[in-house]
Amino acid sequence: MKQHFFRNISSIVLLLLPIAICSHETRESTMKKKALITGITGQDGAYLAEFLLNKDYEVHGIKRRSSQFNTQRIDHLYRDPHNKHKNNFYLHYGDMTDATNLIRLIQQIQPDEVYNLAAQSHVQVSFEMPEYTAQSDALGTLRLLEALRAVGLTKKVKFYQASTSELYGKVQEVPQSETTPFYPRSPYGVAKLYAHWITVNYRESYGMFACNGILFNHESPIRGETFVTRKITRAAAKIANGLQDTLYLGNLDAKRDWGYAKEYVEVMWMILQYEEAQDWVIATGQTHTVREFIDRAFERAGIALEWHGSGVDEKGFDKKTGRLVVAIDPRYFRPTEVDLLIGDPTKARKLLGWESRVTFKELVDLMVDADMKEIIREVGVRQSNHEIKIGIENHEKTDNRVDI
Ligand code: NDP
Ligand code: GDR
Repeated sequence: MKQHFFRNISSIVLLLLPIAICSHETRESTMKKKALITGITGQDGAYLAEFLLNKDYEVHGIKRRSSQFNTQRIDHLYRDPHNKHKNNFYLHYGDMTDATNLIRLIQQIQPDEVYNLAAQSHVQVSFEMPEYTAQSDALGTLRLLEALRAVGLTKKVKFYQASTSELYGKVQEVPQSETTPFYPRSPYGVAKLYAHWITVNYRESYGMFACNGILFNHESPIRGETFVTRKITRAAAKIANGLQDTLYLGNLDAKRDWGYAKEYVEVMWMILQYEEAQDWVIATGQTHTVREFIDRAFERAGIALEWHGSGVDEKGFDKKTGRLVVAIDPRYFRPTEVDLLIGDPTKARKLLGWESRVTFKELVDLMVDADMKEIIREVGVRQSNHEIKIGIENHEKTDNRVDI
């Protein structure tokens, strides 16, 4: 009787075993990959979060405490945790200067992929705040890598470091590729150089899947307003709508390899899916001067420019009206400048199959169009409110917020 009972039990177990294994496997295979993004409130962080959510990742992001809302770029992705629908997007308070916070978050989240995008990313600001830039951009990267090591994830996690064409600085070769020697020209560039090499070092020391994406400038309608492209497209839209008189800029001769940010975040993910951890140059392979960017942006906004003078006296006038619209303000010059950047993305094209698609002209146009829409909407809102309309009439017609 007893024997019979056990025989029955074991045949039931044998019968159920495949089901149990199968359901375990299904659970494993349906478990979402977890990505942690530092710098999620920035341009790239916002696009990358959206991209990974569309790939069905569970996305965690680190945001800094601020006295005002600082999540405008990702608000459309966020769901109220009280909402009964499933949420795959989580925000955590944190800072690259706080090691214990990073360790706790890594311990709690146990990410499969980490994208380190957080940085004091403005080159000119780095001359004003070199120590803070080193703290967040250089040591911040070290803190994050150490947090992964402390939690025992070095062999499990994949790590992406937001490296930069600013490493090439005073360029030693044209175009710049993965083998071009570095020569950074700003505290930002030097801090990022440390972050680049510490990433390589953790790959070589601990066998970590740690990669650098050496990305050249990439822009979009959500680019920060103090970077030159967005400063220009906003000003073009404002000037075309009578809300600003003149745009003041620094070096118009600097040449940059400008691409579209949305395409650049896709390749961050591709880099981590490649069979081996490596470093990659990501660029369009084309370069343009700041002046060329201005010309196209104003043309798109309906203002054809003509240039007179040279050096600090160079000025851009509206061809039709003769109005001064662009002038030089030497305070935007940098103590040391990066004159020419042009990347060679051959490796990424051959091994990852990645190539930039949006052209320079398309990029400028889509940014101007977005700013035109935004300005027209703003004017509409203000005009529908009498008190604010009075404000517009007294508008100072400068953009004091873009002071760098
Ligand atoms: P942004 O300046 O738009 O975003 C930077 C992000 O980092 C923001 O979320 C910012 O938070 C956050 N951040 C800054 N300091 C800290 C800190 N101490 N602790 C935590 N978070 C911090 O940069 P991009 O999105 O344009 O660039 C992303 C990364 O790629 C940066 O590392 C940048 O240096 C690098 N890079 C960018 C290129 C480009 O052309 N865009 C080219 C090559 C590299 P907050 O919103 O609160 O300010
Ligand atoms: P960059 O971008 O320094 O290349 O760093 P930025 O847009 O700030 O400058 C590009 C070039 O334009 C010249 N310039 C001006 N720049 C700004 N910001 N404001 C001005 O008024 C102005 N006038 C002329 C600059 O001198 C420069 O030559 C960006 C950042 O996103 C970095 O984080 C990233 O690593 C690199 O791109 C690749």
